[in-house]
Amino acid sequence: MATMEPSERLALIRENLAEVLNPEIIEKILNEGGNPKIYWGTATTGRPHCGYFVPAIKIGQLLAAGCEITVLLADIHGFLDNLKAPIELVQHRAEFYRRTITAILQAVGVPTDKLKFVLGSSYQKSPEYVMDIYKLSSLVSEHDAKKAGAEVVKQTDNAPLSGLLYPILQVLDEQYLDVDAQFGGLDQRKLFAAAKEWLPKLGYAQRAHLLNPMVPGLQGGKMSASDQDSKIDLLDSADVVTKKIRKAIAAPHVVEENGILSFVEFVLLPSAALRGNREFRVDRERDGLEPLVYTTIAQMHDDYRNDVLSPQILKPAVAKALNELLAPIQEAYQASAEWQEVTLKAYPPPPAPTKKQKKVKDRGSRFPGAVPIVGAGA
Ligand code: TYR
Repeated sequence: MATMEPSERLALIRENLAEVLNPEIIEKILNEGGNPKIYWGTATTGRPHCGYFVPAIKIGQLLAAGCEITVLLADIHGFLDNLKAPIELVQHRAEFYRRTITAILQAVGVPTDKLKFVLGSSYQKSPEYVMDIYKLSSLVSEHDAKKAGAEVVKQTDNAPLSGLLYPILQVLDEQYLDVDAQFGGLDQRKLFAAAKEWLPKLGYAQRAHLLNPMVPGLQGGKMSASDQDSKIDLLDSADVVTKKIRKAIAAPHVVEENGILSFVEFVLLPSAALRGNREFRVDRERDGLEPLVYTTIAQMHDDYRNDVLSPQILKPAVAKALNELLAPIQEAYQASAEWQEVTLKAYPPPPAPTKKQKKVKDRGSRFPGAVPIVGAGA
């Protein structure tokens, strides 16, 4: 890092971002030779899936640019948002997230020794923090609180009051984690705008905000918790991964909204770069041709538009690279009895159906007595 110029550090911080709010805050710190303090928060709800590789890469780039990074395991937010994480499970989920996120970061080549994890509930119950919740609640309108959470907090009829507190707490986190900037996906934009507006109401400083683009799912289209085929679990076997990618929608010639190409752009190429060799290889042995070797996504887009790079040869290359990323995560998981135990506690298997339910279920079912696998994805 000592060898990186401020401009190089800034370029790495900004790489692939959709937007930066108050960039001057970061620039000033870099120009003075300091290390920006940045946090990324994740509500500990459903099981993290392959979509988590995307923020992981950005965190890796921020660390490589010499930033001090905190990962907030937002356990209280996990139940403020419509009880997505039941209160009695949320502690186990936070532990599951900590282990999983660490493994994901290591898989993409990010050293995790400098990374700090903070549990939301470890400071969000302090008298000062709670008093600030009351104060901010009296200064922010119900309308504005609702608007701030509109894209993140689940919107329902007769919504719980906690959904209005969610943005208040996320905004206060910037102050209490003592950071210069918050990083998140473009879906957090309204919360970030609220933070800029609300923190000064309490006499606190505005922070910078780094926004990642919303990356289409590997399967094309939106990832959905209830549709097992729409997302790839970190523990999916190599065969399952290959099958899911083979079935993914990737129209020939079309690079827009292409989940497969986006995964190369936002995960595979940058993770190769973090490991010192920015390169993505597409094997063509079957056709008796030399492999295609890419170092930029622009080259890949050109070839894809011309069908030199067809979905048929791209998909197996992506499946192979993804399986390579998943292998160490799965090995670490298999080797850790503790991690497996945490998983069971965090995501207890659904109770077997009662006799009565079973009867109703079995009618017309192709698999009599089968217990549905309840997806707990975010
Ligand atoms: N809003 C984030 C999400 O959608 C989670 C989060 C919670 C982020 C609290 C920051 C924070 O301070 O997952």
